Amino acid sequence: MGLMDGKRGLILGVANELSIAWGVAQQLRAAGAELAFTYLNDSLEKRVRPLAESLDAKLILPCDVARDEDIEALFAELEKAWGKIDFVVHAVAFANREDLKHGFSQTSREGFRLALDISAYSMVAVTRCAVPLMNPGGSIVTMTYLGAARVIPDYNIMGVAKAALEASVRYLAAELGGRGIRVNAISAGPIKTLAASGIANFREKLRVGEERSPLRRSITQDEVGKATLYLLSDLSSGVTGEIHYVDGGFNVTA
Ligand code: NAD
Ligand code: 0WE
Repeated sequence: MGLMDGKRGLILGVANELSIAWGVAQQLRAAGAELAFTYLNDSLEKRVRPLAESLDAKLILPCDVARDEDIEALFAELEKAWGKIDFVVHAVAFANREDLKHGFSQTSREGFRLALDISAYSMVAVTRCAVPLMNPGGSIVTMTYLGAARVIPDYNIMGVAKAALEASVRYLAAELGGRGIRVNAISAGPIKTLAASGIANFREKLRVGEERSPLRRSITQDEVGKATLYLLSDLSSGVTGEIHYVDGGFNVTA
């Protein structure tokens, strides 16, 4: 007897076993959900396919969220195989590496466009394609970070992209609430993942996060997975359009 028995959904954003999306996938599967996965490119397919198969996934499909045709083809495949779906997890972000260290005003027009396209617009495009397939009671969750709401050193253009993502969650929730579809974000504290390993001095950022967290420690992929399970399940049937902090939101001050 699982919270997600009989439910089917899609997970975007697994790159390897450290990915937040992988922590989410394991929790959803343990609760009885049937999962479909996407991978960005051929080299990531080699990592994602065995992980997905270990959770009994049959649908393991390519999707570069920068390409509308990839997103459309993905949902066409889901419709063919399943007809309807119950949930989507969006755990995708990207900015140019240099844009996450130089002064924010140095951000180029193209760097700004890229970060907002991959990290924020993709949530809108994925949601639009998911909605026609979603059962009433459907739920969509994306991953954000505190740098949307406050200035976090070096987060830079990603903070602006996450602010757009969080506002998009509120507008999508308001539009889709009448159809019984909920949309929420989880704002996770710093976790050492592939994306994080591309950040200069990430160890230091983790340490500061631990100091400022009410729990006085980093959170885990597993803990993000459990919070996502709640938001995708009927336990949160009255909850939509919200940013849910998993780490206490840096609320401890000196
Ligand atoms: P990760 O590197 O494991 O995951 C990022 C994923 O984005 C990868 O699977 C990558 O393939 C995918 N991606 C990048 N560009 C893409 C594209 N064009 N099309 C499709 N997929 C693309 O790192 P993660 O830390 O698990 O990141 C997942 C999400 O969690 C991101 O939205 C990130 O901003 C967010 N987040 C991370 C942390 C952290 O400290 N690690 C904290 C809060 C929020
Ligand atoms: O959202 C993120 C990071 C997302 C990310 C990471 C990379 C590294 C490799 C986006 N684009 C890229 N591009 C690359 O080339 N996080 C929430 C993790 C993160 O990043 C930070 C953080 C935290 C936490 C950057 C500065 C300060 C804190």
